[in-house]
Amino acid sequence: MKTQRMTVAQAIVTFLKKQFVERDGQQHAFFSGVLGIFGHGNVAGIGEALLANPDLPYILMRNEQAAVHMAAGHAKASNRLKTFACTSSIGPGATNMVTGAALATINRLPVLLLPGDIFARRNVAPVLQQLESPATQDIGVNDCFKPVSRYWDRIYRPDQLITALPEVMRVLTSPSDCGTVTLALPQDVQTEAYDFPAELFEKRVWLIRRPAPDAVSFDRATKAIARSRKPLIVAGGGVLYSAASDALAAFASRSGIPVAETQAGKGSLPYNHPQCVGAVGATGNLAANPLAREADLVIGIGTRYSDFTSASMTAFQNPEVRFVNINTAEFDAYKVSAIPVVGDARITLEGLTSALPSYRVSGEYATQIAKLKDTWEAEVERLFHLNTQPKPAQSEVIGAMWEASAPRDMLLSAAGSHPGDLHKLWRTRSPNGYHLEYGYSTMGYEIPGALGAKLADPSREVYVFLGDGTYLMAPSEIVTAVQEHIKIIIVLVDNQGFASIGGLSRSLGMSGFGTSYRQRSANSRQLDGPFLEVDYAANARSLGAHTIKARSLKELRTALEEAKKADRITVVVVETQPGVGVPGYESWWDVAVAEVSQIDAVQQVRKQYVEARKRERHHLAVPKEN
Ligand SMILES: Cc1ncc(C[n+]2csc(CCOP(=O)(O)OP(=O)(O)O)c2C)c(N)n1
Ligand SMILES: [Mg+2]
Repeated sequence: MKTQRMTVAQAIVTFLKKQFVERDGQQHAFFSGVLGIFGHGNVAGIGEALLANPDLPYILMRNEQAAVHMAAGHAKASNRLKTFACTSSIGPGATNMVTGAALATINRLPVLLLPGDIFARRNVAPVLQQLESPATQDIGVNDCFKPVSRYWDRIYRPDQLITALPEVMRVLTSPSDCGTVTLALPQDVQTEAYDFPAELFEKRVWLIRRPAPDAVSFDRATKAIARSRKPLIVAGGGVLYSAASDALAAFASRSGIPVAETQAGKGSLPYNHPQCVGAVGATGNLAANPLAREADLVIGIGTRYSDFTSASMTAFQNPEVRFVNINTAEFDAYKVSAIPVVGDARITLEGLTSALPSYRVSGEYATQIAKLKDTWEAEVERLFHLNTQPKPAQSEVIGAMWEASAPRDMLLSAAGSHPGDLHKLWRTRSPNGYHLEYGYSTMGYEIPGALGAKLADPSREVYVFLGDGTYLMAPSEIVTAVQEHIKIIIVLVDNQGFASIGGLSRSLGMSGFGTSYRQRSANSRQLDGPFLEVDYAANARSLGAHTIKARSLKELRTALEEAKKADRITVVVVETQPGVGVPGYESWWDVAVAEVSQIDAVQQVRKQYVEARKRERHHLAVPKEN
């Protein structure tokens, strides 16, 4: 057997360079590089191997959590066809990645984590940053990654790599099992040499499969659609991951079935496609939510049915409603007692278009869809141009960003009050033009996620909608953007704290307690003193960004034009008018309220809450007989 003598770290880096993916006849390298921060747990192992392999680019990050976000943003914007590996030291550097790992797994995105680990040899234990256990020596902080990884392994001996690495790639490229893969690497083992079989390092092309559904389930789904009078498609992230937008447009145009979108699925159709009815669920709009309420058949495509999509299981109120779920993951396909169609979205949609050549929704339903869509577009227009004084409303900021952006540009965000507003209002014009991380809704994803997304397709301008709360939590990857010459446009909305959770708190009877950025006052000892003054523009400038302060909507429009022309990361800071939110449209979100309380307002809200919960459904009804 031909062998190559290498350290474990060298073997991993050499292997990563040789991994390719193929889909629809297109082939390219799977790993765009390695992101990370060095410490004693990886500098002499993985660090040495990266130094010797400059053709696998290494990007120095400011925070390990952000490294994972950047990898996830890259994977999401590439429809899972590319990612980064992330290297960290042992201990805190490693556990900083746990949040990113959960985010990627929840969003079904491939990221590879290579946390350093404690000595396998043990004779020098406890090493710096080691978690000791009196019960076992076979435990460490990297065990925290187990529940947030789709594959987890620890390499105690070099030859374990020979079986681990192919598993790593199988999971990362699986249309159904995809998520975080963690390979924990004890710092001594990283440096140990072994005669690896040379075949391990041959170029390997992983086919990203498009599995076809089982014929019987497909036939049952077809019949259920043929029978339905008020069908509704719920397009989830799987439509984009599968690059199935054209197939969806063809099926929707032919059948007239309206297409509602989840946060991850928004942009599956362009907003002005006649069948696109936009956002559904807790952050849904005036068109999709009424249709969801009455639908007799919901066709979920690539959706997890999160509580935001199902409006905490209140969105679908027709007593006769049944479900068909098209999903590569069996786990998701079986949700809500659906007819499970386990298969690729594009293949299945193409099959449905052929299998239902003459199915068409009724004229009455088609008219209802068109009317609801018109009403909703008028509402968006109204919210884009409220003319709020003296500061613009958040919906006007969104409107100005939309008007400044080009059809292929990307809007990216993750947490705050704006994900709901953006889900409703952003008029997506191209697939992946709307990039919301709303599976884990992680404050701090935005800047690194945008860097990863921008690297996935540098020809698209990336606009980041960022709250002041998120900015204060994680501004530091601006430095990485400067280092790597990655240009993104950040619109930072200063509303002096957590408008989202503040609003939620008020709606639940708790008066916004602990959600705005104010000083503690000497009298009340509460956070109700003067507002904190943070100069966000000066702060971002100090990190190297080009910054612009916009004091009005007019100035915001000018600032966005300047930002487009800028050649480096640009942060536009704008203050918004407090209390002018985008309303909810026949929606509900279950946030549990105290059953007993000494606060009057909470007692009142609890009564409404108990009433509202009566609309929550189980969706246990068996699919109808064919
Ligand atoms: C890491 C993390 N911590 C806490 C939360 C809960 N949370 C959701 S939105 C939000 C406030 C965000 O504030 P900001 O970025 O200013 O946006 P705004 O609510 O003002 O629109 C918080 C604390 C979260 N989503 N992520
Ligand atoms: Mg805020």
